[in-house]
Amino acid sequence: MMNSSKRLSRRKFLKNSGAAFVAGAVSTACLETLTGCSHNDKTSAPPQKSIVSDSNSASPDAASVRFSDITAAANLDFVQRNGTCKRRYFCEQVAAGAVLFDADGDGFLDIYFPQPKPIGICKKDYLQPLKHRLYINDGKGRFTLKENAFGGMETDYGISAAVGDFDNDGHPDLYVCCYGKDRLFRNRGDGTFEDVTDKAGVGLGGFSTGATWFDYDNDGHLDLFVCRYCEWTVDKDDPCTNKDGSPDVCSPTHYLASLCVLYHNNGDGTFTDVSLKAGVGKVARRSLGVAAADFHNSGRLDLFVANDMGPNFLYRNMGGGKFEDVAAEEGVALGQKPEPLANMGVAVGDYNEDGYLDIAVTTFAGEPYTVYRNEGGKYFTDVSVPVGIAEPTVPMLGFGAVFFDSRNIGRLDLFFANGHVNPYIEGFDPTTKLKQPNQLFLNNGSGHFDWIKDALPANDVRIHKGACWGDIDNDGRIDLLVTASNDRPTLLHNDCPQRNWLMIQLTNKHGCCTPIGAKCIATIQGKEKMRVVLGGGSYGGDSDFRIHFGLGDATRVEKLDIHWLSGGKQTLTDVAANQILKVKEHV
Ligand SMILES: [Ca+2]
Ligand SMILES: [Ca+2]
Ligand SMILES: [Ca+2]
Ligand SMILES: [Ca+2]
Repeated sequence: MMNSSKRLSRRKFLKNSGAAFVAGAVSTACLETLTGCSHNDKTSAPPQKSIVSDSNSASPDAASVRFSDITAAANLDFVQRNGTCKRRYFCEQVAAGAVLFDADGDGFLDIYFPQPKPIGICKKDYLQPLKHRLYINDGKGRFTLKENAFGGMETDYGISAAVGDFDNDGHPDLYVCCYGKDRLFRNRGDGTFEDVTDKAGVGLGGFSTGATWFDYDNDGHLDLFVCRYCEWTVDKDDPCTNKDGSPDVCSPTHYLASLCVLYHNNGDGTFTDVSLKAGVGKVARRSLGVAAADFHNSGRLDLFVANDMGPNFLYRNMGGGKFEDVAAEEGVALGQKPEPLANMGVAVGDYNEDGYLDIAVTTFAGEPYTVYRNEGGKYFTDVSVPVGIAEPTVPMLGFGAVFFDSRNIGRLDLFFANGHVNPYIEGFDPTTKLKQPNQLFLNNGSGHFDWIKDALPANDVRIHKGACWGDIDNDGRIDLLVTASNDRPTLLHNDCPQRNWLMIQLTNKHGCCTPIGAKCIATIQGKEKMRVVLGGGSYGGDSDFRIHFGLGDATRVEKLDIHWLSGGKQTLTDVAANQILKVKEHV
């Protein structure tokens, strides 16, 4: 994230740099219509058609796309604190996310919320301890706080979490990124966890913001990559001011950037730091979001890392335990203009159904979000403007980002969780807002994303942070969980018209129930679509590890090819719609 003076100069740069973006008045007017400004404002400055789609044209079903806020009914109506007090600390800007995963193995997605504990002088403002939380889904629409899920063990300032079955026992385990010591919690299988951090040797100190599990050397054991932000500490929390003199935390560039960490899983419950040897621990940047996926269809998992105020990493897996950063040569290091953006969250999915995984990235206000189209595994093209993402996202500051098929019609849509990080922003910058609406963009099937602003609850205008997708009630429609800064989370139930679907829950031959990198290619009405088990992605936590296909009118999948990371392949034919299929890799 940028400080204000830097941000404004970049905004001016964008505005002066040509016709690619409509900065300033139009975008601001558009935002205001969403954030509840008066009808007069709407009349005087209507959003352009290119910004908010005409629901009768590109996406004829857009009017039926609805997500309803079921947070209170689901018993999730609590405030996830960020530890703030009269003193605002630097780390509050990136806290906190959540993760959807089936902690107790009953087939329904549960939710883990990391909890940022008060630090520094804020400790004395909190009389009750702030606890990280595991909520168990009863399958009937209610979540119940599981007391003592962690045996009373609290974390340091929890920011995000990564789910992975690192010991291949069929129970998904949890790595929690913190300012302070990170934690590895091993799932006993019943939704209770033991702290195995010290035995595993993965309890980094410092400032971890995101992580993903992935088996980079294909030895059957999930390895762990951890994003590190910067060398800020409570004791080094310097005061800075905004342009108008209001107090602010300093820009991230005020602090030295940090090195990411790669741990190799030794297969015996211990891990070895291989960052330097693997080539991912050499260049320090401010890393936030990370996704592990095979962007080159090489059979090996690469890493895309969204870096704040610096070029992104695309660590290409060269085999032999080595990675090379190919972000610059493959075109994902920078934004539309050849300069680094403030990148936060990352979405990964094959939105144009060509068999290669594309990338979307959220950025700071004043910058467009980015969509990088994968050109046959060779390089990426920044298509943010032609796909319609650039212009509507200029006023937004985004963290969470996911590709998912909201309508069950076989198209990957895009969801962004938005909200500013500076509580004083509106005092000196009229082009953005502190509290922002989230955005859902529908994929029109021919290369364009249409922003459908009526799909999400109109009053959900807050400082959003993490986002994850998952089918919380197993009705085949993908729901969304969004967190917000020092605010309640939002659970959004997908109310789209019921269409056919197929979900596939994969377990690999090693017994791992989160087989990151496995991919399914379904032939649906003669067309092939690829979906993968993604590691990480978005910001703040993993999404549903089940593979999901929207089938539209199709009642069967003609052919389902399952490609395992081991290189093995299984093919199923004539698979009936509307079921959660469990598939184990053949040994
Ligand atoms: Ca469950
Ligand atoms: Ca496990
Ligand atoms: Ca491994
Ligand atoms: Ca659902």
